[in-house]
Amino acid sequence: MVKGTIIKGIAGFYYVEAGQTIYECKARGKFRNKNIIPAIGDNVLISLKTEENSSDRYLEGTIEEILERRNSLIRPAVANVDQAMVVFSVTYPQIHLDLLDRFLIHIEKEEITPCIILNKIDEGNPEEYEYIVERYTKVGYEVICLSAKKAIHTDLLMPKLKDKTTVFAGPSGVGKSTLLNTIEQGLALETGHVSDKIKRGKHTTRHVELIPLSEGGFVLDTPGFTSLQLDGIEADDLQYYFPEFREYIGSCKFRGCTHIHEPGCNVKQALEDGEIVKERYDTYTTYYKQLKETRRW
Ligand SMILES: Nc1nc2c(ncn2[C@@H]2O[C@H](COP(=O)(O)OP(=O)(O)OP(=O)(O)O)[C@@H](O)[C@H]2O)c(=O)[nH]1
Ligand SMILES: [Mg+2]
Ligand SMILES: [Zn+2]
Repeated sequence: MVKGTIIKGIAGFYYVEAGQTIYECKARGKFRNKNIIPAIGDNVLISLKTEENSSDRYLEGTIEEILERRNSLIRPAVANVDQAMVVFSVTYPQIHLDLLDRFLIHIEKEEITPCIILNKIDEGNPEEYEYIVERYTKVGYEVICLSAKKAIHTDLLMPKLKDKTTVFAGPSGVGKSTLLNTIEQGLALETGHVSDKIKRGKHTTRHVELIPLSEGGFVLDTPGFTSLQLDGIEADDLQYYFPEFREYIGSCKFRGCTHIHEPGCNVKQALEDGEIVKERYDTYTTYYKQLKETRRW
């Protein structure tokens, strides 16, 4: 058996890189039976169907084992990443903060380091997006405003990517592939345009792809998505995925405080003191109630 990494998946085939070779693989049926879907970034053991020196166009193999994951996301479906660049655009498609918050929750749960990227500043008006920078900087996140197309501030990103595995995620049309083309010389990922009428992207990137960087490290380009559920998140754990709550959580008056209606709540005190952003706290309570509701059903 050969150990490798899944770098791409298309129509039921997984492309596994091992050494200098890429094998076209199918996954064993046992994974499907156990509801395990191989993800891009997975380290796997494969058995070989064709020999190194065969004249077949592709070297073929079968995925026999998926090695333990350090972390994984469902949307986009990736595994074993160090950090996530959550990309939005300051023009079109319009930024959707609910989607941003949901995405951050999943990233926090998986203990992946997030960074927020606001792209297309060459066309945006800072007065319209400055509040987003302020809000998320206050939470403790890094927010980088840049233009992939005009290569403005893209140099701020480069040192962060070196020797790390970084997934680029966000809605269709925000410029993920354009940004990766700007960052990595010689890369020519397909890019689409934003429709004039509905101001949305056209889902140009269809598959997740793991791409090596010449400076060292890997990036993952991913298809855009427009909605995200809170699947797999427990209502009572939600508080831990709001990093700005962390320093207050342990010292509330009641054990098991949900930080919603209990007296002597330190999170609520921090909110009153202006240490926690009101909109983010409201997001927390909304999601908490939603998660409790779905649980009940
Ligand atoms: N004005 C401006 N347009 C940009 C910038 N970056 C990307 N675009 C444009 O945005 C459109 C979408 O870019 P893509 O890179 O295909 O977007 P994507 O996020 O990869 O989209 P999907 O693959 O569909 O998820 C293209 O027309 C790009 O030229 C930027 O910095 N400024
Ligand atoms: Mg793309
Ligand atoms: Zn509390």
